[in-house]
Amino acid sequence: VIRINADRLLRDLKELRKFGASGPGVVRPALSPTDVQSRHWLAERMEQAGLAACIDGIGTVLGRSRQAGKAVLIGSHTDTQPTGGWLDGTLGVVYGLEIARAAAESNAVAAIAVDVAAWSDEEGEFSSHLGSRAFSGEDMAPTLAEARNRQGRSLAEALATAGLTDHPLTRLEPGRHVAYLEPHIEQGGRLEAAERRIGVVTSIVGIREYKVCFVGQQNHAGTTPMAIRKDAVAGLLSFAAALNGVFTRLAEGHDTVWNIGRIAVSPGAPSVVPGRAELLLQFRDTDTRQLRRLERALADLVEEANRGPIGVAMEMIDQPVEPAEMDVRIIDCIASAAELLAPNQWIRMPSGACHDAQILAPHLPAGMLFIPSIGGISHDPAEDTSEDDIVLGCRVAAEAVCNILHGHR
Ligand code: HGY
Ligand code: MN
Ligand code: MN
Repeated sequence: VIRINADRLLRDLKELRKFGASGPGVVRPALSPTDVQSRHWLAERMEQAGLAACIDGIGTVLGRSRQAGKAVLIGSHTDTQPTGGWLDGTLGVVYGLEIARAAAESNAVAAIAVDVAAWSDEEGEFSSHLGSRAFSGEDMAPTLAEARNRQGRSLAEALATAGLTDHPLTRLEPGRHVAYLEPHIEQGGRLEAAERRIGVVTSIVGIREYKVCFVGQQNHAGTTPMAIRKDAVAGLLSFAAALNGVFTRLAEGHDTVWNIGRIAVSPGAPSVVPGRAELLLQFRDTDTRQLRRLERALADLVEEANRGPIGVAMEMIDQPVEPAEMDVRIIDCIASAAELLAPNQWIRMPSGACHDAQILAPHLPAGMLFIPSIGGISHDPAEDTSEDDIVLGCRVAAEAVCNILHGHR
């Protein structure tokens, strides 16, 4: 058994929270100064835990066990959304750190090798799942050359400022890992509604993100008759209304979700008929075929809108993220750990949030476990989980590691 140290676990979560603390939340976008500082802190903690730590050429912090033999890789991310919470991502990384330390201390299981990863830029500041994509072997050259954040900062410049440009990328070592385990907060309300404390994740949704641009004719807001206006915002609003109707019909019987996360208007003055507008649309589903249906419906809506006075164009932004099924053996290892430590207080469930686990799933047997988010809130400073649930989750993750490696000793 791996006996985790609850106080040390909570202490390190609270230490990490200080990097970019903003009220109860955390603002630590990928490769920002606070993010880079937090990675050096994490590498230091990994070294103290007996791991060989490095920060790689894309910003991932990897702590590699010095034990011989096959390892379990425990990971998640420590970068946050522009306004984020203190547990999204950091939970799984600090669980990994604590489990690695505790395994080394419990001499009965000292031979257990646990690697720990804090993937770079899961949240898509520059390009989502950046670190886990690089680790999984993707050719990062195009992304390294082109990616910019919303402020126009290039990924290349951010990595150079962090002093990482000449650091090698850490890549998956064939044969080293028997599994990838990503503990995470649920970021939704299913566990609370079901009065359960552990979620055993069965599948993870895929994502598509599109920018839709509307081009009309900027003009005087007082002297331009309504009949001849080419008002880009009027075009955007009727497009959005039509999209909601079509997507609502397509979503029947599916887990489909969507939202327009950002709208921009130019020039944005009350006395000017807006000549340009754009919206950012994101939609998710656990089924790739449904994602394709929604993409075709979007293209049809754009074609239909172009019959009117406004020019409408769509372009995919950021990488499409494919849905993923978790590995059935890993699911069972987590489920039996949950049943042992939280009998009848766990459920199997899909993930409505995306995670690095879906990038690794095609390359390693992958599994995730969730702990509850109070009020189902996440991607918000109010994101929180009780300390009891945080500690229980780490115990279940440690037990799951033993179950996973038990089959490989
Ligand atoms: O948006 C997501 O699902 C993840 O938290 N980045
Ligand atoms: Mn997130
Ligand atoms: Mn996350």
